[in-house]
Amino acid sequence: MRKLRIGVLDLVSKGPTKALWARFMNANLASIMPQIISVWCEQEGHDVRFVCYTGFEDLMQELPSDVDVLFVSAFSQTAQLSYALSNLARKNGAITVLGGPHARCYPQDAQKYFDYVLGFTTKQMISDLLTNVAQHRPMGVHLHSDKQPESLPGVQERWKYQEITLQKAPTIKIVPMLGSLGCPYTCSFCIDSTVDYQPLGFDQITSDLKFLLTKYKRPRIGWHDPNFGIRFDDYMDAIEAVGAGDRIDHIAETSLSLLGEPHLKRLQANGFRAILPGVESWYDMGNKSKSGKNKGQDKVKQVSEQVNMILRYIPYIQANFVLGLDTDEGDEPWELTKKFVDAAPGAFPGYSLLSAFGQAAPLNLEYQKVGRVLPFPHHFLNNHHAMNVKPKNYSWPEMYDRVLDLAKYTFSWRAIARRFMALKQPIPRWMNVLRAVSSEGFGRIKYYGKVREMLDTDIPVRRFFEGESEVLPQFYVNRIKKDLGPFWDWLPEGSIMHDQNAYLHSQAGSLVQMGMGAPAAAQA
Ligand code: B12
Ligand code: SF4
Repeated sequence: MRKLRIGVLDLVSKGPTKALWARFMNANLASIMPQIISVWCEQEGHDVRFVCYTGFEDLMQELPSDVDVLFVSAFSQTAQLSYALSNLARKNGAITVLGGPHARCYPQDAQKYFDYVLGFTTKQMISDLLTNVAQHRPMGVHLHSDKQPESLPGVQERWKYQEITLQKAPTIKIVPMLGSLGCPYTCSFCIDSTVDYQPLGFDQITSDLKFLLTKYKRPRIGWHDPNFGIRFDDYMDAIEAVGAGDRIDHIAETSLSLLGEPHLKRLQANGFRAILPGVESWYDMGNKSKSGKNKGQDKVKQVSEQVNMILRYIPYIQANFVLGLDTDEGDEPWELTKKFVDAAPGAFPGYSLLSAFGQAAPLNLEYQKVGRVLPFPHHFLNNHHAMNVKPKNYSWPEMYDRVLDLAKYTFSWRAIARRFMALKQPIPRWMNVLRAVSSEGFGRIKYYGKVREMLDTDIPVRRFFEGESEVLPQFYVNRIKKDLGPFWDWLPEGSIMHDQNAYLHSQAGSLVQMGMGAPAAAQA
């Protein structure tokens, strides 16, 4: 087979940035899969150039202009950037391939701008693709395996790509690791609710951690498992087999249901420093938070007691909530969240606006059927910059009034001070202050305030939110233009907007299958 020149781009940033938080953190938000694609391409005998784009590189310089194939990994918030880059690379003669969350959620839209769009990806698929690589225009090919791969290369194999990525992180360096795929729970809003839980090798965890101890005095691991610790004892055994005590720091997203006191003792002994459990709602998702039938006020009490108990073992906790779920009605859910902020002052609340990411989750089909999904450009779909599902029980002004009120309450100086006092260790304490006063706290108050104001004063904005117009208001056009910087000029025509009901339409059989594996809809 011909030796190909291959470029692999991991898009962490939406465009050029100078933000301080991005400088410190973006390299720590890199994805694992682009590094794995690089390993697989190299194992096939090709030349690989890997770039993790954190917003500080000059991509026009770093993007290899002479590649035969360019792989791009994108979240939906970097979709527009990815479309512009694909356009540019195609003009330079490359064949382009998109993978990552955006490809999984919006394959039909991405097919218009890439030669290949990949869902679940295996090594064999990459090998076949590279053997027969060809242009597919105007519509790209959608390829996806029926299920997630059974194994993936570990940190040692992908180290050379991981290392150059972390060289971009000035102080805190977090190595991403993965011990499992899928999830046994079935939260209908989640991309993994229909993906079987599957552990990857526990031996690999042990050997990767041992390897990292040869690279860093005190490695920091960020677990990318959708729900870390389902096979809790196996995980802990694998970590304890390293024999490092608490010389390795760990951060993981997990469920409250896994965070009972015996588990916490073991997590503490093994160096777990930050935990991000999902509370999601005071009326739903009882399985996940182990609150069972407890709802409303009772759930607040139970969850805040548990969170306070967790903080005795783990220095940092972020409790995640989804705002605007259909079970929310009236003032009560918002007041309950404020009560939680008071009752568990040490927790950092992570708020996400209800978002339907294309064909990610079963619930999205229901929203599309009843016309509740709005065509906000992908660029804004990051759980904060747009809520693309019309709330069931609130008008838009009511929704944003409440979001704004909750954000102001959570990031008031009083709450910031209480959060500071509730924690003991300096890094977690100051981390919370930094998050509150930066784009995440104060920045969002400003942004939500602007949206709320426009709902009253800007008629095109209001009509867009109400679904009466699909013409994108100038405010959003200007923001994309500003964020993309020099890449704005490379955006393909028509690529800002998308069919927000493509998932529903694909179910009606309008999608022509060109790839291997199961029909696209079966992936959802
Ligand atoms: C771990 C995780 C994180 C971690 C790590 C992020 C990262 N860089 O990977 C952290 C906490 C940093 C994070 C942050 C965010 N996340 Co997140 N995260 C996840 C989570 C839980 C797991 C993803 C994962 O790594 N799975 C393991 C991999 C191996 O499996 P996979 O993703 O299915 O990948 C398969 C295929 O898609 C394909 N593939 C994947 N990548 C690539 C790349 C190429 C080139 C190719 C060819 C193939 C390919 O191959 C894999 C094997 O089959 C998912 C939810 C979920 N359960 O999937 C959300 C998820 C991906 N996150 C999401 C979001 C919105 C975010 C944030 C924007 C939230 C925010 N506002 O801050 C940020 C963005 C961060 C960034 N880098 O830009 C959304 C993305 C939706 C979308 N369409 O964009 C998801 C789906 C959750 C959701 N809301 O439904 N996240
Ligand atoms: S527990 Fe978390 S990862 Fe699992 S289905 Fe629910 S939201 Fe998704």
